[in-house]
Amino acid sequence: MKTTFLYKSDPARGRLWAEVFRRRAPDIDFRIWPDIGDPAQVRFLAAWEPPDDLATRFPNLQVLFSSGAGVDQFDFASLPPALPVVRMVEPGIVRGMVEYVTHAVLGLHRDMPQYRRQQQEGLWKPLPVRTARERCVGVLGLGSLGQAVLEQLVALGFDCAGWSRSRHEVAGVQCHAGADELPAFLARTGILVCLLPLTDSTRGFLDARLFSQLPEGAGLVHVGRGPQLVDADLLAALESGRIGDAVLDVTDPEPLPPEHAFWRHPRIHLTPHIASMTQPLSAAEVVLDNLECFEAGKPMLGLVDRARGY
Ligand code: NDP
Ligand code: OXD
Repeated sequence: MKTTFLYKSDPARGRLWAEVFRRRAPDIDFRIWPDIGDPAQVRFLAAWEPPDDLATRFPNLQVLFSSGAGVDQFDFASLPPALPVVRMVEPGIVRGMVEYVTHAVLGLHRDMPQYRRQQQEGLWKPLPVRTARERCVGVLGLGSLGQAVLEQLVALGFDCAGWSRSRHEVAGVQCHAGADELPAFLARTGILVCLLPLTDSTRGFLDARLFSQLPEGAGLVHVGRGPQLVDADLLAALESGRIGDAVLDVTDPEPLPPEHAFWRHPRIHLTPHIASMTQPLSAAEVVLDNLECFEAGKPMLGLVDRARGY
């Protein structure tokens, strides 16, 4: 029986995946939703949002690939319990995140939001210049994105720290692990970057208690997921001066309703969830590498631990 790889996400990007599959794996029948062909032939599905009836519709499905880095959009309970789920780890999405976070951190470090406000007031007022070495940047999440971002920030000379669930070693970075080491990590962090996945343990994580442990005037770059941030607590932290400026690429919901306070807040800088995106050509190559691993019984890159939720 022929194998179908079904792609259910943006069709224009899917056509670029198809080119790579045609060249590298001509025996695989690559199809773009809703052109599913024979459902019994579908062994692999790449989706942002899989169909609700996935288990009954594709009885021979063997791997579910997320078309993005996050998997919080999946309802794990509705998926067949033994179905492997793989998140996107590919050079294009990593590069995009490195660019976005580096831009945001440099902007906060060099007081760009403040200069924009001063310009609006017609105010010519130089602020003290600090070198990167004098600024501590702390990254929440030391996964494929957090580590790549830190590598760039270390190269720029920032004093870098990271925090994750389990212990990691990252060159040039002071790594902290677990709840016990969170206070020390926060106390030294002048610019906080959130690159945590959304799970039951990270929902509402960026709250008043966490902000209160940061130094006065800290910057926030939030590129994880909107529900990790308690909006009212951020507004209060901005009001009190605990947070100086916040760069938010993710919100809850997306987009925010027109009346939401974030839209017009002078110290909140919004982008519409564009920090990074899966790049179709490099993503298809990585997925094909993973299919080879799967067929050979080897571990796949980005395999999700369903019990942990990431
Ligand atoms: P990974 O799964 O590779 O890394 C996640 C990291 O978070 C790991 O270091 C993990 O710790 C840590 N972590 C998870 N839960 C906890 C916890 N409860 N306490 C402490 N640490 C925790 O993910 P990626 O780096 O690939 O991606 C991170 C997130 O970035 C995605 O899930 C997505 O939400 C977001 N994203 C946003 C984009 C945007 O455009 N805004 C684009 C792409 C991704 P450990 O290493 O110990 O397991
Ligand atoms: C992702 C995203 O998870 O774009 O890939 O947020």
